[in-house]
Amino acid sequence: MEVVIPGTGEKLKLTHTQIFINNEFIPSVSGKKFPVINPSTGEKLCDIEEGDKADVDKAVEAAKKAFELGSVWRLTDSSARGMLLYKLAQLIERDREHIAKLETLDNGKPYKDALDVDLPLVIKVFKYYAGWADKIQGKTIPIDGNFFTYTRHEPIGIVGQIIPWNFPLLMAAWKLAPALTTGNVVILKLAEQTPLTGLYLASLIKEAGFPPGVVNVIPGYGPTAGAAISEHMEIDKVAFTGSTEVGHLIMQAAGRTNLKNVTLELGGKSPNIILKDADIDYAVKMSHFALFFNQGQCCCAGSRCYVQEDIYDEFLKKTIEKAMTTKIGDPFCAGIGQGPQVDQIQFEKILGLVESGKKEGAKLECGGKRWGDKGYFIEPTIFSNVTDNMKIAKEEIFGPVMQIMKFKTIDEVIERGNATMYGLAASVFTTNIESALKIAHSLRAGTVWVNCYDVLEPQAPFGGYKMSGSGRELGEYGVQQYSEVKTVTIKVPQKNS
Ligand code: TXE
Repeated sequence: MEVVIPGTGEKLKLTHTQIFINNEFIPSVSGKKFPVINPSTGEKLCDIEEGDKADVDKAVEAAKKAFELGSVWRLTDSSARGMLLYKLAQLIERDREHIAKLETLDNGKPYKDALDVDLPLVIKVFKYYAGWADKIQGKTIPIDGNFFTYTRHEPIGIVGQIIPWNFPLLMAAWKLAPALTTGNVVILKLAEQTPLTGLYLASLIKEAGFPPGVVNVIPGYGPTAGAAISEHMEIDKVAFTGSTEVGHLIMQAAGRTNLKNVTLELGGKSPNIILKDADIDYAVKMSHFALFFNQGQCCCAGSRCYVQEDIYDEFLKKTIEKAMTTKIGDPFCAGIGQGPQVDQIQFEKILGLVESGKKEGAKLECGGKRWGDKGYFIEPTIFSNVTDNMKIAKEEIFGPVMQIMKFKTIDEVIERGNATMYGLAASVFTTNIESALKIAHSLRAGTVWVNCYDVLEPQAPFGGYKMSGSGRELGEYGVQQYSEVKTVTIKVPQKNS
């Protein structure tokens, strides 16, 4: 199937639209399909096979077989597992332009971002975890008595992974790479809005040489395919990225069924704090990036911008000027800084929150409405005079809507920064190291950036405090989240020190 890229007229082949089980692309058991919409136009791109419980069951059977004792996967040397991941990274590198085009078509993010941000990060994550495969070691432990004890770090088993649509391929990489380096088998459910790159990735997984059943990829809806994963009695772990609301459901499902291991990466309302001694122009630039990058659809978006009163007016003026220069439009066109929101639901949710901001008395400085007459574009929007009790200051908007608040002292901003149910990320802009460290160490957030934002490299862990999630992804911590620790104790005739 071929689609024409709006704007450039280039033809793009959509080669993979089916469910991937046992290294084969197959139709859904129910025979149902669902439409994928181009967010730039609101028009249908193609139909995708719709996975649900029956397909998850099939995938679990395939994964079980791939994980049997003595299977090809279980007998694969750890270094060879690493080589498979490295090969996969190289195949993604080979096809990066095609994959970036699929991502832009499906998600709406500017092509330049897909190509220069998402794809390099995806490749890095697979390469990083490729290196881990043969470096995952247990310990020998000197316990009391005539015993010899060692630990083995074993795969957890069948892992279900449910991902969102804001960074479709990158979220797949964050989940798959650590799960595979540790030797697990996977059932990955793609977000219904953005299945194209995940299915293309499945074809590369086969080409790289992963044995059948090790990775199974299911496009489908949350309450059907997603719930079938979180409720499955034979799935040993579920890793989820998405809304806090669904995070509750995943944990409840695990609790109701087999107490599967759960890791969650959920929403946020991250404070971005600008102190009066910051380099203002730089802080304006970074605060704009912190909020507007990816159309505002980042779980760690700096969506509560706290500015010290001494520089508030200057910061506000420059921030509005910066937002007004953003070029919005067809994400395939050069120079475009902002594309459409991912779908009609998100588009309406964001505009609804903008209305609530106006009603609650925040000052709309710019934007606030739809851009153009088709697709899901929203003008870059800034609210000033925001107070902490307003809905726009409390709820995750997940769109190009910035909230600017004023504060007086560092102690005050720490207290206000922490007054949220979330705890994913935070940032501080200052030239004073003591203020930076005081704030960094006082905020209850999984990541704090000092004089930078959205620095997300595979070596450093990422995850949330409080209702932003549990567990960590990336880095060595990511390896631990996909391993069981087994203690083996052997009786010996005599233990000498
Ligand atoms: O999320 P959902 P939605 C936030 C953001 C956004 C809001 C709603 O504020 O506006 O969530 O977005 C699957 N059992 N984030 O509705 O529903 C679903 O199919 C199992 C933050 O898109 O949580 C998809 O694959 N799975 C976020 C995934 O969950 C279920 C990224 C995420 O969708 C399910 C996305 C169920 N009952 C949204 N229901 C982040 N942390 O980055 C849905 N899903």
